[in-house]
Amino acid sequence: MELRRDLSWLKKQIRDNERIWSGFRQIEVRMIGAASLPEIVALLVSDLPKTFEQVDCVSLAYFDPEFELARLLEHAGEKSFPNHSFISISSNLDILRGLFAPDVKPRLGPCTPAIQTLLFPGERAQFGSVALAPLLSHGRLVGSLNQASRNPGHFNQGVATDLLGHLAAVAAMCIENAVIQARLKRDGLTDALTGVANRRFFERRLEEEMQRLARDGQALACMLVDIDHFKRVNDRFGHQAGDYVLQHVAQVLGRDLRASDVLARYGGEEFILLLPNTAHKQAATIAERLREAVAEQVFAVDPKSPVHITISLGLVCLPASRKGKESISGAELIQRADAALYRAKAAGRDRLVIAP
Ligand code: GH3
Ligand code: MG
Ligand code: MG
Repeated sequence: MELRRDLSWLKKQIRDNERIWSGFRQIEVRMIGAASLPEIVALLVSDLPKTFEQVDCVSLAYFDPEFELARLLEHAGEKSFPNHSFISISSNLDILRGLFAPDVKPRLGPCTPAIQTLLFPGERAQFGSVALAPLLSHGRLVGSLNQASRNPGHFNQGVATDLLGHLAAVAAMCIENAVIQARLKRDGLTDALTGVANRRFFERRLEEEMQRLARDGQALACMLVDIDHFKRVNDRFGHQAGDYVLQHVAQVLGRDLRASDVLARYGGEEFILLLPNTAHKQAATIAERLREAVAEQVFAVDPKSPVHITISLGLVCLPASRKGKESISGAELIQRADAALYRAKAAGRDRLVIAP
């Protein structure tokens, strides 16, 4: 009897976890594909309650001393979430730290009046239980993702906290990246012709990613892209046509990027892509897809003779878990990609070469 009860309880747990996992996963995938901070916040704040019946309210608290994120959200135009769903923690992070003390892990339990006031301001309903997940940046607590349910028994410690931790990790990464993208625009780190990031920005991000690599040991892929025989486009159709081709190629290269990826114009007709957390095989597939996508384009620079162009790519991949292996600098990484690109050119262009 006892055993049977245990078993059916276990089965229910498994079913619940599967449901949560699949709901979280859908939101994670969409966050990774989101283009801006308002989109990411909307996914969390509006879509979590839509996905889970018992979740009645979601908010996001974030360390935002200069109200930078608040401003980005304000200027977003039409919004699909209420203003008070985003809480800028402006002065003291201790409030946030207090929520997660002693260890920074998801917290499930009753909704105290203090939590309700701090994390769900403007909500009239009294919530029964909450799930709070810490958001980390470079290992430091910077915010929290907060779910509330009217049902006091809905969130209780031990249920799917690892799944929630995963969702929070993806959310934190996507938020950070969206903020970086927004800053880049603001600070003149974009290339005027193509609108993608410029080399200065790329070099900054590369340094950050190299540090992350040394610390977390996640995979990293970097590819250099060079337009084949671009000089001919200029010579035949003029400089303006060349400019148009460059803009168009930048667009194609940037079309399917994730929030964590970086695309930059590296030089004249050369682009560079940095794909964090991307394994060798996946990076090669992406590179091949980009090569094909550019080759398929018809560039309408001249009505009489449509222009087709191709690109050559040099790819270098650093595998995951490189902890303890030889360290490599950002400059070396680019050098390896450049050597691979050189080989792609020498082998006849319109191809991908992967650095050994
Ligand atoms: P390869 O296949 O070996 O890469 O040949 P390529 O002709 O592409 O390479 P090369 O380095 O000989 O020429 C690059 C050309 O790109 C020369 C330069 O005038 C042109 N270019 C660089 N920046 C710009 C730009 O902003 N606009 C235009 N229209 N052309 C540019
Ligand atoms: Mg070149
Ligand atoms: Mg070229």
